Amino acid sequence: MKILKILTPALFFFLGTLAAQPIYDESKVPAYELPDLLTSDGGQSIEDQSDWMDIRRPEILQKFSDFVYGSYPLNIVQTEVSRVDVATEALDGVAIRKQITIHFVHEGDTADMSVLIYLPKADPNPTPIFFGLNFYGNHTIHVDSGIDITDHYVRNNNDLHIFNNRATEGSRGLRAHRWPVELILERGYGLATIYYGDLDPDYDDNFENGIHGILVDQRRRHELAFSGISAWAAGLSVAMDYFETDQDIDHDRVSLLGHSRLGKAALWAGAMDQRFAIVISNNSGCGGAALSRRKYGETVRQINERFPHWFCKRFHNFNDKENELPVDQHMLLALLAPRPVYVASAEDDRWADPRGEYISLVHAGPTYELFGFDVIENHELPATNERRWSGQMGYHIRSGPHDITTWDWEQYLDFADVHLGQRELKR
Ligand code: GTR
Repeated sequence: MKILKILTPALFFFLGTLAAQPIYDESKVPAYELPDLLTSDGGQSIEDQSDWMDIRRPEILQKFSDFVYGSYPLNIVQTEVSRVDVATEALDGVAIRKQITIHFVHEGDTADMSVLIYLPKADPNPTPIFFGLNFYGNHTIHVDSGIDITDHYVRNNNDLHIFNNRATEGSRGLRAHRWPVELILERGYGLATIYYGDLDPDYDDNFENGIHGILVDQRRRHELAFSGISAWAAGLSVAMDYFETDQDIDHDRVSLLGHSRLGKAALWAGAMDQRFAIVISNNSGCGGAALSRRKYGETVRQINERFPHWFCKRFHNFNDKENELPVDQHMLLALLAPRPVYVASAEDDRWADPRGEYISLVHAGPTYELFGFDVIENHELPATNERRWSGQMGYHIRSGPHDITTWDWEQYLDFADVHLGQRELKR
């Protein structure tokens, strides 16, 4: 008896640890059935583009808002551009650099974000741009000494010279390997980026900080509707409002991209805001491109427990109950239709479930077919480092770890050339 008393808790602990181990074995992926893309909640078969746009798309968007990401917190907030800083001889004279500060205002409270923009100086026309959030501050994407150092909260990372949650001069350029600015400019595109911590610092404080912080009353009233990912996505849309006013930017050709958690935010922003011409998910994984029902690598429970503030509160009800989710992530990709979409994985990034990211794209296909596009149908992953493109869809799986590399960027630049016609514009 005594022995049992001692062993039982140990056994439970052991079983608990086993349950928490991620699945990395394809044969252990459970059988699952995905929610039907092309049948409306009322049972109507979705037959064409207008059925999709008028009936099914709004239904699915609402479900992601209600059960996964929460709503945009910004519909009641005013925004205003408060500072425009322009350098016409940036990066040894090849670029124009702009730093735009945008204020969010609500009942006297304010928050602000800074948009860093590089444009190729040689282009007299409005320039198409790539656009995405960054992890450690705008000044970390390039060594350019003219970039303002963020004074907002930054996650500590001693390698990056960030101490006491504040960035230092030593962190300038330390994420430059993820942002090949000169290559992007040479290829005829501009680049815009925002530090994601301007919008919502990445820690759980029940939505008191960032742009949530100016909406405290709203938070109390609409607690279910808040999430970090929605705050990050909202910032992307507000920047798009600005791009529409900037004569130097071709706002009809903005390619939105994001890596990892910022890939999740890019997909959600692209779904909510159809002004983004192309949407690119780089290793976005669980809660991004990857199918939740596969439970391979990171699961809904694991992501909710480690990052309780990323998704809305209702998403936590689906811990270990992925099959009960009213959506799965192929439906998020389908919300991007008919616009070009690119999903990219990395071979060693099993935590993000490369196969789940790929299959999700395949399952978004029926929506793209409604618009008359060819789709990716092959259920087998393409060879590593070979891209598979069809119609509006692009996919590759790169060798190596969870990251965004220059090789990844080269694929995105080529993809944008094909879909936005950039090549013809080049001098
Ligand atoms: C991991 C998280 C992933 C991914 C990644 C990142 O810890 O489990 O979902 O978002 O962080 O953003 O770097």
